[in-house]
Amino acid sequence: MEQKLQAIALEAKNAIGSAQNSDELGQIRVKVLGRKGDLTAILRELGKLSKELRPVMGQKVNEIREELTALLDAKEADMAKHELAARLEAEALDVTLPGESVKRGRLHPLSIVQGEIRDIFIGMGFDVKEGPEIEYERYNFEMLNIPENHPARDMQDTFYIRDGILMRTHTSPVQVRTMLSESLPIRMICPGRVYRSDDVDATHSPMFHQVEGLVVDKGICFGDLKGVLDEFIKKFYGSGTKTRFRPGYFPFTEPSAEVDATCAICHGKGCNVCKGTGWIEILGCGMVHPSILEGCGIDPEVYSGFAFGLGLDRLTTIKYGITDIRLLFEGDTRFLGQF
Ligand code: 2NM
Repeated sequence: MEQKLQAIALEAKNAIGSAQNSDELGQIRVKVLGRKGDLTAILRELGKLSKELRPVMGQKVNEIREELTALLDAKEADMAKHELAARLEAEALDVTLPGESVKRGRLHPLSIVQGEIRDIFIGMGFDVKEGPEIEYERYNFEMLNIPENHPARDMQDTFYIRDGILMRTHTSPVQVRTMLSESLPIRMICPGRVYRSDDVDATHSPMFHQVEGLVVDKGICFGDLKGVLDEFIKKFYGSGTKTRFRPGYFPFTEPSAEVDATCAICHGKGCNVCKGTGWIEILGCGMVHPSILEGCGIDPEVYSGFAFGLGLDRLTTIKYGITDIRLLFEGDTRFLGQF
């Protein structure tokens, strides 16, 4: 029994010495010291010994149990220290490394300019309205005095979805919808995308942007139109800007006018942006044709109104000196990041 005890102790010491991790140590502890372990088995055999030998052997077993327990504890503590050190090393995080910067988005130049225009008109008491880009032919043409045989209605000029439905060629149908559904007076602008069947080049795109506006109330006259648009242009280009109204033609307004502003680049001296004239054409406008008011259920004997429209893409390219409209639609962030 003595030999057996020494063999168990020796084997256990070797196993403890060569254990690679705390799991293995745990297994050794169970195998040697556990309730069904080697030392417990020896203790059970003590009964076979004589009365004299029994306490002697019992003490030896206890001494070995204590020795092995101490060895296991020491080795376990050592191992825990190493395992922690290894984990700390593996999971180490160098907080001094430079971070990965988050790329911030920014507003598209068209959105910047559209926002400025919105703010100016909101400041003058206008609402901002939106409407569908896929429109009834009736709202886009008939109700705006553009009759059946008008060239704008040609398949070559307009994207038709199916009979009677098309991609809007201007935002004016939003005005029609507003007059049909809202109560008077009306003061609104409608920014948005419009579509015309153009080939792409530096100044043309089949999709571009407009901002149109409409005022309808009792007693609205051409002086109101001039005052509002002059104020808009001065807010947009600066208070020193002068405006000029020239006679024009639109099917939906009578009388109609084209409005120029003194060139913001050369301040009227003449440069390549204004082609030497000192003036830049900004927008078209006019008094809403009585037949359009009538078609929208508004009595033109009681109410009158003015409307205007501008090309947002042209205003934006002029403002930033962009020479090719395609740059606005290609989504190249190296270009768009500059504004
Ligand atoms: C322009 C120029 C002049 C216009 C007219 C209307 C409506 F619906 F009230 F009749 N909407 N937009 C208008 C008038 C648009 O764009 C150059």
